[in-house]
Amino acid sequence: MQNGPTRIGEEETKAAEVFAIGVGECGSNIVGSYLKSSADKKLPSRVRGYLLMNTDRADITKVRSKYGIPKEHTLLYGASEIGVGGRFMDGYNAVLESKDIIFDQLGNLGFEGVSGFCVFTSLGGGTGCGGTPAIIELLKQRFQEEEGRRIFVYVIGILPFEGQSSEALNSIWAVSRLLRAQLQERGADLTILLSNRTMLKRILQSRGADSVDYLQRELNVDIADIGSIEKMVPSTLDEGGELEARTEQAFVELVNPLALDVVEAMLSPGVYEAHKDVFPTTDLADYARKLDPVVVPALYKDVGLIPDAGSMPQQLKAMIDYAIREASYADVGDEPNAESVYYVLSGPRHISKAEYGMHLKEALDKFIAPGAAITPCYVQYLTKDPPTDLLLLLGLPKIPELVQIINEATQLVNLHSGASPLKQSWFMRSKGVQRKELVDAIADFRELFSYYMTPGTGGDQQPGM
Ligand SMILES: Nc1nc2c(ncn2[C@@H]2O[C@H](COP(=O)(O)OP(=O)(O)OP(=O)(O)O)[C@@H](O)[C@H]2O)c(=O)[nH]1
Ligand SMILES: [Mg+2]
Repeated sequence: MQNGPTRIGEEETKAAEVFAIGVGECGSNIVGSYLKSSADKKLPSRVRGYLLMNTDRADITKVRSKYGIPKEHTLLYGASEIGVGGRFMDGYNAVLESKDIIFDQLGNLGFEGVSGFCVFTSLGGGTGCGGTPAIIELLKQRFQEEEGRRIFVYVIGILPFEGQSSEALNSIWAVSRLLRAQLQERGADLTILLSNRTMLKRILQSRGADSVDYLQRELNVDIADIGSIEKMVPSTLDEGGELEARTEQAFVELVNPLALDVVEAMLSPGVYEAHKDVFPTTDLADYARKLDPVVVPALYKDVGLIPDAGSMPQQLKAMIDYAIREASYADVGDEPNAESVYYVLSGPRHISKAEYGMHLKEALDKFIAPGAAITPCYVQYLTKDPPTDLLLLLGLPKIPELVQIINEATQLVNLHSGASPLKQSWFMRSKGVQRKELVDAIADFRELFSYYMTPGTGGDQQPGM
């Protein structure tokens, strides 16, 4: 937990602008779709500029034409031009080797003087997974160590779909790396985890028929009902455990809008709008000051709260329950035991009001660890009939699906372990690191997130030492 000043000065508030960076295919797609979906093809006013970077020439070209991105907002770097194929250490090194061209381009796009960066990436690939910790190290070096100016860096990291064991391993490495670097003040201030497997589940549940039609069309299969897609998800994995490319593409298109919603909701309190009041004044940097370093968001849009229709405390409690259990972006189960919480309640004046804080606190109680800090933010719209939305950011929650990810990664590590150097060479060949580094990363994860692992449930398989 970081404890910063509770009130930030006017100067600082004014200067609080961020720069968005999309690394690799997923990161670029998310920023790209954001630009495309926003009404005026622009990022919110607090976002000063953006850069989409990749080691894959074809992907850069694709992202440019798909989202209409001007060339100067994209950067091809690294030696390969065809991506790094999941070998994240190559992604890491490519950034360090291209430091000068990256900084040149960021400079041209006006990154000097911003107070923070949002880095968008998948955690399972190679370019983004390896490149993200490297970029953050460079940014922190440049601003904090050389200029003596504190900046905050947020990572919006996408966890893989189910059954992508090689990606599970990359994800664990990346998050552990970001957290460890933080100990030297060179890591992400906040890593926001969005999970493809959970987003897919949410979409299939909530958008029912539309999603079925869409997948049916895209995949050219006859899908009778939602249940059959949910069953189909594991069966689209071949024996190597990799998702078929076409299916994955269809899933990705389906979940990206959900990812955008949460980014928008997080930025929203800091964006100026007429007819809107925010209190306490909230800026992006506040999330990092008040929350633990790994965060899972939950977003409940269009909440139907009706003060005249029965007990408000009960309605608010139902809202919190629903948000955490059914609307989180990585499945946090029934007992996330979060160590910090930030909530943003936005809506009409008679609903989004501090008087409800007490009830919200009560409702959150069973989802947080004893003593966990709760930070409220209320956004009131003075327009006619604005929707009520609740954004919850859960700091360091227990995440059952990480157990699955840890198990997938552990199995993979064990598969390639053995006395023979030929077997162990797999790690260097496919990831660019020694086996030990991955075993250590898995151990970090077990320590942070293993709450749900009890001996004998399969959650206790350790990588053989
Ligand atoms: N939500 C979402 N996930 C994506 C998207 N594109 C790829 N992914 C996921 O990201 C992971 C693959 O990472 P990529 O971003 O393609 O990899 P990369 O960073 O380009 O790295 P290399 O291709 O290995 O050089 C898989 O888990 C995909 O399912 C996207 O647009 N949205
Ligand atoms: Mg790629």
